[in-house]
Amino acid sequence: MKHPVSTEISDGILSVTIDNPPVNALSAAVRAGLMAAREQAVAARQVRAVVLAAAGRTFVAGADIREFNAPPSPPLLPELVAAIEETGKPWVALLHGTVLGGGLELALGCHARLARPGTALGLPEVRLGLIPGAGGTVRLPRLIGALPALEMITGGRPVNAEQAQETGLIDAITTGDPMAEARARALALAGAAPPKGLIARAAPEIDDAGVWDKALARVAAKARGQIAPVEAAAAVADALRLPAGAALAAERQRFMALKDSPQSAALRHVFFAERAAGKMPELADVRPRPLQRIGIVGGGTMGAGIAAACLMAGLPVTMVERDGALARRGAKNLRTLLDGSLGRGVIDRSAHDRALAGFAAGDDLTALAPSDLVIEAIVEDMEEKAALLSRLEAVVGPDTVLASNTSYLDIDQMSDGLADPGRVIGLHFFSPAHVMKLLELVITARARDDVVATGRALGRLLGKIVVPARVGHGFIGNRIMSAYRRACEAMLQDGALPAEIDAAMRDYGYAMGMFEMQDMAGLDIAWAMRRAQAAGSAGQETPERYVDIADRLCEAGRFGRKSGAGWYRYDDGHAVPDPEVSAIITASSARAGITRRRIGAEEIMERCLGAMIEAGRAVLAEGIARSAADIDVVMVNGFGFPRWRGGPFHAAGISDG
Ligand code: T1G
Repeated sequence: MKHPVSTEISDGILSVTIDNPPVNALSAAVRAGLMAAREQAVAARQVRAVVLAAAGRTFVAGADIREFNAPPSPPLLPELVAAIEETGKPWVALLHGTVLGGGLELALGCHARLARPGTALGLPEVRLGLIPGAGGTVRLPRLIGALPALEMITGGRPVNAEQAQETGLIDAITTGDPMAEARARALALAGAAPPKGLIARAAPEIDDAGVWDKALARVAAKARGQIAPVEAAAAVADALRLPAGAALAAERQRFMALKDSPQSAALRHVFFAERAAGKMPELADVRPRPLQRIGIVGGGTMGAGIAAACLMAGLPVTMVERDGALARRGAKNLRTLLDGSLGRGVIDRSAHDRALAGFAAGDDLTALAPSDLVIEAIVEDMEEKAALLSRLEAVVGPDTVLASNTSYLDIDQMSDGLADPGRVIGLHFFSPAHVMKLLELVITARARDDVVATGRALGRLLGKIVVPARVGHGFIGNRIMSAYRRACEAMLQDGALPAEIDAAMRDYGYAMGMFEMQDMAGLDIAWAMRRAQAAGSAGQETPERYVDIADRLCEAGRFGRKSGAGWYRYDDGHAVPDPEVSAIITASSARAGITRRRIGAEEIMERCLGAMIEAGRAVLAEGIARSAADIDVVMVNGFGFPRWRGGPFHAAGISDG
């Protein structure tokens, strides 16, 4: 087995190369190899300086997260970073790709940092429920200042090479031959006295205590139950007031405590579950079909969102609507989304204009003939969708994949009328489709493997987290969401009020509660579905207890924010509990013969989570989801389940093992 660290001495420089695919994670073997390289640098008299680089697509992207469940093995990363810093000879780090976590801390132990164009640098540990544990909270403020360091460490967001150069995080962006520039920099540093590391610098002063306190308060407010960001802020504060050695010790203590915390275990569970979800052994040797052109039928919210996602990923899109006016509306919807992404800095002007240049909209289905994959995003009506698939089959080529964006309908039934139903899959995007990461890849009973592989390939091209599902009413996420929505509405009838349920869910870590969310999405869609179900359409479960409160709201014209009133009243945009709704709820309890009682937050969450687990178990038993981990990924990425609780099954202590 090739050692993951190699060294070579030439012209007075020790070149150290890390080669530990896929992301050069700092495994125990890599750390041992780097410590040996450091000893070599100290011992070899002909070595005047060191250049540290990495092979493959990225410099070190972090500590090896897979090692965190076992006791740490020597050399520990903080010791390695300190040893490099105290080599007595300069180390220059040559950075590329995504330099994250322990990778950036390793670079901070070096005496200069050069980055190739396009490099991203960050300390995302808080996203794993951790803080930088190898000196990052002490060295970074000494390099870029207290506030920029606080932002990078508590936010966990990477910066690009230009931003890094601006703050002094890196010394330069290479312009020519990166290795030659790094070697030159190393020799230039070799001339002077033994270089001092960042740790030797005085801690930066806080220019304005008021600004600093506000920044700390912002971190605490945004944390919403998460421990790591608050601990990260405290570690940075330590770095400013304690001697460096004491600050390093304090950082390590906080890091070790967090590493064993339930929140970090949950976040690491989600990290690996998201990556496992897209792995489908049955597709291991299956080549996806080419994906050069995408067709989309429907220019409403979903159609425009999917089009924007494809265009921003560099895929040309042809959108078709029923007539010219609707096609123009679809194009306008798409443009609005792209302008919004530009305004938020998600894409730059050139990407925005490139996306628009790749877009065409019209009302002629034959324009989709050259498409490699066509997604229907029309009204949630089985007959309309089935008829459209048949019309599409007559228009597109024999190898074109047909996909439905339906959120709950039976796609097997939808494709029954096709000559080749094996070409059909479901691609269930979540609104807004160009923002939400989750994509349910619905594998129909007759889908051919290369068709499924093509659907997964599109999801990956769009940067989605792809979770496979089988056909079943509501697939994974909507099926489970319906279950805990029913549980919430039953609690209303039993005695709770919308604001109490929403408060309990927010306290649990949701960004918004069930009823706030329904008012945001609109109550009319679910109402139409319930009436369709009541009309007896096949394929859905008949709940043993039917609560009619939401129907009464819709009958009163209360469809949520868009109608100015739903579960709440909206005075100047703020949700206000409405006595009219309380009256509708208590009348429903009376009709059901229920004596209302107080329901506390603990019972509210118990019943919500219980409904999720019960529905999740059913989805597993029916083979619609493969694993509890997949369900956790769906609920975290599509339905707002707090990421730092790991998903409903992880939170309930249920794993697939
Ligand atoms: N450790 C172990 N495995 C990792 C890993 C890591 N840090 N990062 C990625 N992998 C695996 C991943 O599981 C997948 O495996 C493969 O690499 C490709 O990943 C001490 C404590 C770097 C932006 O948080 O953000 O340093 O599925 O599919 O989309 O203070 O991976 O192929 O078997 O995500 O191109 C801090 C986490 C760690 C970065 C690349 N670092 N990684 O994205 O590929 S804590 C991070 C990422 C730390 C120090 C602290 C992304 C990426 P498999 P991928 P990608």
